[in-house]
Amino acid sequence: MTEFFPIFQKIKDEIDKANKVIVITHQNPDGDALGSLLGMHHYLRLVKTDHTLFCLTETPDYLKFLPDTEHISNDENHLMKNEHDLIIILDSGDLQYAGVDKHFRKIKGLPVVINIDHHPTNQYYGHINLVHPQASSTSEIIFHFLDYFRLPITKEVATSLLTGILTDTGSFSNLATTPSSMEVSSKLLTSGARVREIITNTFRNKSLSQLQLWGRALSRLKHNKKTGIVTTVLTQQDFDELGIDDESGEGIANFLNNVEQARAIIVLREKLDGTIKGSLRTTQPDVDVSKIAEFFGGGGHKKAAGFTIKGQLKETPQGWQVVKK
Ligand SMILES: [Mn+2]
Repeated sequence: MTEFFPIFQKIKDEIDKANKVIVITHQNPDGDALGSLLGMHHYLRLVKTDHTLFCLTETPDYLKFLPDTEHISNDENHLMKNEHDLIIILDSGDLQYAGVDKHFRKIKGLPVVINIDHHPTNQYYGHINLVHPQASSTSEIIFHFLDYFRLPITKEVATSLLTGILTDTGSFSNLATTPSSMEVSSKLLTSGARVREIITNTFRNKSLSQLQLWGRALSRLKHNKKTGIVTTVLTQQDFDELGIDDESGEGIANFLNNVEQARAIIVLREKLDGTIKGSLRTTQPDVDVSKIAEFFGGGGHKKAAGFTIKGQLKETPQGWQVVKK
């Protein structure tokens, strides 16, 4: 971590100079997106800097237990007005992933951009880039940032940051689990992080219809013997028939990562906007799924990655195919 200390100082200096900061986390936020956002919120409140918390899409219900999520704005007007002189973007490998690329193209004379992330495919799009691919999560990086300046960790912020670490490591079950992620988690627990509340809300929160959806995905599992890749699909019709939104398909890829024979697993999900989202996972040491994701214009980590393509899923006698709309 020591190699990042000069960058911590640079970020602090920029924040000290700023009048109004906007902190942006990626759209369709997960535990780490919100954990790191609320961690930065804690810092900015302590140093008394005026700021806006922004996410293009709403906080999913299962993460609303996190303290202060009601302060997060989804109002795009914040991005259009030139009211901020510093932009901090969290947990986003590029601006498109964050969901703000279109908006930024319209702003003249973009203010200073700080990019804080742990995705190995990060594009280093900021003026200042705090990118640490060995970190379990962006929340872990934010913990180190707060710790470096010896700032107090309240129960609330400890809960938010631990949520980020627990969700990105799949409760310490995937390869993002490192000595550092455990050490930081231990410190967060000592600071009073409410771990039971985190587990109840993030891992024991499956609804009946969500499990029925997973059932459909399980019944369609295909194992390609040549590539060793296991695939499945979820269509918009599945979501419609079960009366649930397509975000309920999140998590299925992590669950399937337990399939014993798989070299890698791919879940394709139809989205409402005419795109298909691919989620890739592997537990094999010699497989790098971010390379497959990059081939389809996406990115991510070696063991967990994703992409989005245009099209629809169609069942044919040869199997499921991606077709143009
Ligand atoms: Mn993350």
